[in-house]
Amino acid sequence: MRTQVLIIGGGPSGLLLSQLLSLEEIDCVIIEKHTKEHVLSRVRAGVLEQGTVDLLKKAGVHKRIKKEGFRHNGIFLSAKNNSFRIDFKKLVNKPVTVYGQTEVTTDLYSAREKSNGIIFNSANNVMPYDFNTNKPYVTFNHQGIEKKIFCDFIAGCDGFHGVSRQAIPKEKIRTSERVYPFGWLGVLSETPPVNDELIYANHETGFALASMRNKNLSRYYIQTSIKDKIQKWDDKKFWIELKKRLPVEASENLITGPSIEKSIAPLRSFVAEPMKFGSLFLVGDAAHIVPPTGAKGLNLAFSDVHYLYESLKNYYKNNNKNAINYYSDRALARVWKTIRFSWWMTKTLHKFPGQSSFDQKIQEAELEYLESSISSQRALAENYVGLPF
Ligand code: RFL
Ligand code: PHB
Repeated sequence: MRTQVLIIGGGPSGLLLSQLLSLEEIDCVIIEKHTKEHVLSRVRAGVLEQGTVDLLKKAGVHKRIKKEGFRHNGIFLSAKNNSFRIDFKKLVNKPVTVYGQTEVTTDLYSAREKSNGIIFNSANNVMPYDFNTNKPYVTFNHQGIEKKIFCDFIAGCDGFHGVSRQAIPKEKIRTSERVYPFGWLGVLSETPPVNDELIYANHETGFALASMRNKNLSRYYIQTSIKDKIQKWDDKKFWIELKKRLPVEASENLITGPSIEKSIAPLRSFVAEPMKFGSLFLVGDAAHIVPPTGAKGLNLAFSDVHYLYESLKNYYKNNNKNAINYYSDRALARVWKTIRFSWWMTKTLHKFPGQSSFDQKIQEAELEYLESSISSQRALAENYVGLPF
């Protein structure tokens, strides 16, 4: 078998890339390690930048977002029981859209199925070969049968733990990393959200976030020790801790209920450079990770998809053979700005173990400055709604 672009990983990046390429009649195949049900059940991102929504529109998968997504014109930040609003509309005249990653992936999957896109689910031992030549191929096992697909390019959309980045010789790739000394415990519950807009709270016992999926589905997070086992956090204990960390008015309005999903995620910043090696491209979480504090991971993955799609379109449709060489530099310029913003949000809002009184005071000064300075608020708003791409 042969295709033009072989995509390893059928998460959001792989699905969106294949959808965009198919609309240009560029051949592609997705090879995904897990079942469709598994991919669709991963509860992750919840906030989409306008650039992401526009890209999904370009891909023809925006109808449900338009109907069911919630436009938010601001967020609340709180510290020491004082909360203030960052007004996106006033500051940068752009909203964000609250629409779950599970819904985005569901929409993309249906679009791929409608146009008979090829996805090999539950593929084992996926391995890219000869991507330092112009005759790369990928081998894998599907339903007990060994397969080999030749292609022009391989798009490594297989997440942080995938094979694509790991297949590149170590000396050819530079990695930069910060691992944060805490995690996020996330809970999904069928309860009305505590507030119309998201609340990011810096509390003396740690960070908390009140988010949502729809009018009867709330998503909450609290900072926990990375060593904590999920069993330690029964629902009752979670709600008590969340109430403590949210501003008083929100705590008083909080409606609790049984959790329908609960998990602990580690926090890290990570970048692998360059994002192209021969005919292999790294896309999304395969190339970089941000802590979830700025709601950037999925949005950043999609801006990579945009740059790669444009490069491949120019290569195939406009016969511009050089176009693919710009992908890595273009993507990385945006990646590093987003890495910076997510790191800044994380360090401003979390309690670090052993935080000195100096660090504490700097954090307080940062938040007080933010509350009092329109320039500082505008910088936050500009980054939160998403830098242009
Ligand atoms: P994914 O989603 O990891 O998908 C990779 C796919 O590749 C498959 N795979 C393989 N396939 C074949 N062979 C192999 N060897 C393979 N190894 C893996 C996997 O099964 C999977 O299907 O990467 P992708 O597509 O780049 O998408 C990235 C996003 O999922 C991620 O950045 C976001 O979820 C991050 N994130 C958030 N992003 C936002 O923009 N806004 C948010 O509000 C937000 N909140 C979050 C988040 C991530 C979180 N966690 C759990 C890490 C909140 C949390 C708690
Ligand atoms: C979410 O709703 O899952 C969410 C929202 C904002 C973040 C991270 C996660 O910063």
